[in-house]
Amino acid sequence: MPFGQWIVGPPGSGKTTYCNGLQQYLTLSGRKCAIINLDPANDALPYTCAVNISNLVTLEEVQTHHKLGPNGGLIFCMEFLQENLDWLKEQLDPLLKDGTYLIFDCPGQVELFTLHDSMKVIAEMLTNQWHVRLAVVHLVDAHLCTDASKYMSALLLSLSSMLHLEMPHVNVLSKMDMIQSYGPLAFNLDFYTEVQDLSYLVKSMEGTLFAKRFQKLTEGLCEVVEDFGLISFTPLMVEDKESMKQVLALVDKATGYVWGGNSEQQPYSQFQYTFETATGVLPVRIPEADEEALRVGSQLHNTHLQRLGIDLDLQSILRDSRLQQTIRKIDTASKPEAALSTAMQNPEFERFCNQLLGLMQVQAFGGAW
Ligand SMILES: Nc1nc2c(ncn2[C@@H]2O[C@H](COP(=O)(O)OP(=O)(O)O)[C@@H](O)[C@H]2O)c(=O)[nH]1
Ligand SMILES: [Mg+2]
Repeated sequence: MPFGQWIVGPPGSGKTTYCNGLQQYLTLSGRKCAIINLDPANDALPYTCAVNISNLVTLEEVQTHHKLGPNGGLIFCMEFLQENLDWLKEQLDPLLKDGTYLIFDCPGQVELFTLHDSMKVIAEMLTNQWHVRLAVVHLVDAHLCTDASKYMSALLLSLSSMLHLEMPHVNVLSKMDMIQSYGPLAFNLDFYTEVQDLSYLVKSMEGTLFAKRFQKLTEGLCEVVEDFGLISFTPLMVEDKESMKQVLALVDKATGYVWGGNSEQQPYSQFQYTFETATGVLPVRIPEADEEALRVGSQLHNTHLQRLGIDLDLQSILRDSRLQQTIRKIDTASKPEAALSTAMQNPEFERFCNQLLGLMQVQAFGGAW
């Protein structure tokens, strides 16, 4: 099953730069990926892309031919793409078949991801018909934190995009490397990333004539954002590996990659990855030719891995030192699948698996374990 990211955000928020950074990061970490450029306004691409909308339609042609401005031209291009999804499918087919991780560099015009239907229809086609598990990564320039009303507009934009696209979302404050250079912020960074109590934001806007006239409206808007309780931001420095890793970890949880990845191809290695993510311990690699390992891996994947939730309080479960010892035993055993099988006979470990790996019906395996 292919996975991917749908990168949106206003023009200049850093989408293309992030796609480029992500492609480099994923390639280095051994995840096969490809960029699909869906933004006809991207002229000089810093990355190599596998699919480029400009092979179907260019903004320049559209503007000249239909006498449209840049905004109208872009909307025309997206509607044209929507009418030519066969073209997109044909381009994507080889990537979909080999489970390449897909990075979609989308256009930045705000109406395209908050109001207009084309991008939504295309994304729905990808997720519902072509079975790509996508998460939206919404980039907002961290510069917007320097001004309360600009930050407010970033919140509303992120919320509208979440409600319009109806896909798992990871909201990102981009260009964090620049934040120091803007001088001191009115609040700690946490205030901007966690979006907890916006009444402070309203207070900080007091004093100006604008704020006086629109205070009720601002309060109302803050209430809307808080009532939905959907928004938080993750800071991103695209040049910083740790920062890229953190954003990727969130996206992998949102898409479910973390719980399965491209499991059809290598079930046991996906089990290893899941186990490692959950426990911090990497079970010993079993040669892929080992049929027993593949069988166990397949069973684990098919029956269990999909059941994993992202809301488990893993840390508290893992604080138990006996459980840690057992995991270590499995990890260092010469036959990890046999060690796992033995460990499962201990009801405590079985309960741990129930909680941690979502092994709800261990009994169903009977002697197989
Ligand atoms: N300092 C800094 N500049 C960035 C970063 N990401 C993008 N930029 C710059 O912001 C501008 C717009 O970036 P781009 O990726 O083209 O934005 P897009 O329109 O959203 O695709 C370019 O000049 C980039 O070099 C970042 O993380 N840090
Ligand atoms: Mg761009």
